[in-house]
Amino acid sequence: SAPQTGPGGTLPGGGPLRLLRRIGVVDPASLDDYRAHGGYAALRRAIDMGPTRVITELEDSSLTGRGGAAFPTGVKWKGVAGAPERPHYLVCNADESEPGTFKDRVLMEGDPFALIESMTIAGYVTGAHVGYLYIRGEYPLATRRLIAAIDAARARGYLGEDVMGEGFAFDIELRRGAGAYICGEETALLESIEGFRGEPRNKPPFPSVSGLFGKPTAINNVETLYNVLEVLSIGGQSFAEVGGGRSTGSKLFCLSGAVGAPGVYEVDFGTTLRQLLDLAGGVRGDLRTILLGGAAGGFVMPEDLDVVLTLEGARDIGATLGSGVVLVFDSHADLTGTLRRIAAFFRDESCGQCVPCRVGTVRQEEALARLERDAPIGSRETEMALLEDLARVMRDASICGLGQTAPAAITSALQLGLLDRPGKTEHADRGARNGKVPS
Ligand code: L3W
Ligand code: SF4
Repeated sequence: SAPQTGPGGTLPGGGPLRLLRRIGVVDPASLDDYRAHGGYAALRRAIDMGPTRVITELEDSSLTGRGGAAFPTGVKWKGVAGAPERPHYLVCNADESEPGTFKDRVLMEGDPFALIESMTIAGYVTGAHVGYLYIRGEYPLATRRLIAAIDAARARGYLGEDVMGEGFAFDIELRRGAGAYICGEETALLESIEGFRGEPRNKPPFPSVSGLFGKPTAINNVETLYNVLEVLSIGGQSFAEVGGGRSTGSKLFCLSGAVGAPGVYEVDFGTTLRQLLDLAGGVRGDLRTILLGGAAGGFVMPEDLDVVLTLEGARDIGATLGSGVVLVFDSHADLTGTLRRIAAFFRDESCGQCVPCRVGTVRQEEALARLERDAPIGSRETEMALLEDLARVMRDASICGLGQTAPAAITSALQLGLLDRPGKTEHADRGARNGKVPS
C-alpha cells in the first residue's frame, strides 16, 4: 500500500496518500522507477477502455477542476472530444502564481512523469495530438525535471507518433511564462502561447469550443490531471465515494504563516479545517484568523475551525477553497498591511484591459494604505464604504477572474470587522512600487 508519510503528511485517519504518494519516494529522474511505482498503468487502462469509457469514469467520479473554479472535468473533456472542428489541443495550466499557492510545484518537482502520463491520457481522450505545458518561469527545478521527463518519455515511445505502439500520436511542448500572474488566467495563457500579450479574452466562447488558435481546447490545472490518474486507478465510482457532492476525492492544501510545519498537505474532501491544521503541527501562537482560498477567498474565524473542507462547506461560511491556500494569522499579524500588499499585487498584475480592474485595483490599494496609516479621508467608515463600493463594481464589471476576485479577501475582512483597527505603519512604504506611491 502507499506510504503513510512523506512531505505533506498523511490523510487523517491514517488513509493512504493519493496524489502525493510518490513524492519523496520515486526518483523524479527515472522513468523505470516511475513505472516500478505504478507509472503508466493508468494510460494502459485508458487505452484498454477507449476514450468514451474514460469520460464515463470521469463523469462517475464527479472530479472537478482544482485551479479554483471547480468545473467538472468530465464535462470539459466530453465537450472537446465531441467538437467537430479539428485539430483539438490540450493545455496544462502550470502557471501556479496565486499568492500562497505551491502545491503544483511539489507535484511537478517530485513526480514529473505523472504529469506527462496524465497529459497523454488527456490527449488520447480529447483527440489532441499536441499538449502545451505552460509552466511559470519562476519554477526552474520543476521545468528542468519536466523537460528531462518529456525527453525520456519520447525516447522510450511514451510520447511521439505511436504512443506505446497503440497507433495514436501525442507529444508535449513546454512553454515558460515570463512572470505575469495574468497568464495563469486560461485565455490570457492561450494568448501567450500564441505569441500575443497575455490579455484575457471574453468568455464565452469557452476554450472547449474556441481555444488555442481558435480550436477546441481542453485546459486543465496540474492537480486536476494528477487526479485523473487516481480516477483511472481506483475507478470513477470509488473516487466519488471519497468526500461527496461536488467535492470528491482528495485535495491539496498549501499551509503557510503561523502553523507548526508549513507545507503541502493532502486530505480527503470532508476533513475539517481543524484536522488539517493539526496535521500541520497546529497553530503557532493565538489564532486571529485564517485566509482560506487565497486572495480570491475569505477569512475564517477561530469559532469556525470545524468547517468541513468541501466546496459547499467553504461557501457556507463565506470563503472558497480556491486553489488550496490556507494562510494562518496569529494575534500579532498586521492584517491591514497584508491586505494592502495583496491589493498592491493585484494592482501590479492587472493587465489594464478593462477599467473596473485597472482603476479599481489602484483605488483599493490607496484606501487600504490610508487605513494602514490611520489617515482616512473622512473617517475609517467612509474608507470602508468606498472599498465595498469598489468591490461591487469590480466583481460585476471586470472581464476576468483577476478583477472579479481581487476584492474578495478585502470584502471578507470588512464583513468580519478585521479592518477595524489601524495597521502597523512601519510597513506602509512597501506599497510604493512602479513609481506609484499610494496616496
Ligand atoms: C465549457 C462552459 N467550459 C466554464 C470552464 C472554463 C474554465 C473552467 C472554470 O478561474 C478561478 C477563481 C479563482 N462550457 C464552461 C466551461 N468552463 N463554463 O471551466 O471556468 P471559470 O470561468 O468559472 O473560471 P476561471 O476563470 O478559469 C477562476 C481562481 O481561478 N484564481 C486563481 C487561481 C490561481 C491558481 C494557481 O495559482 N494555481 O489556480 C483567481 O481568480 O479561485 O475561482 O476552464 O473554460 N459552459
Ligand atoms: Fe485585465 Fe483585470 Fe480586466 Fe482581467 S479584469 S482583463 S486582469 S484588466
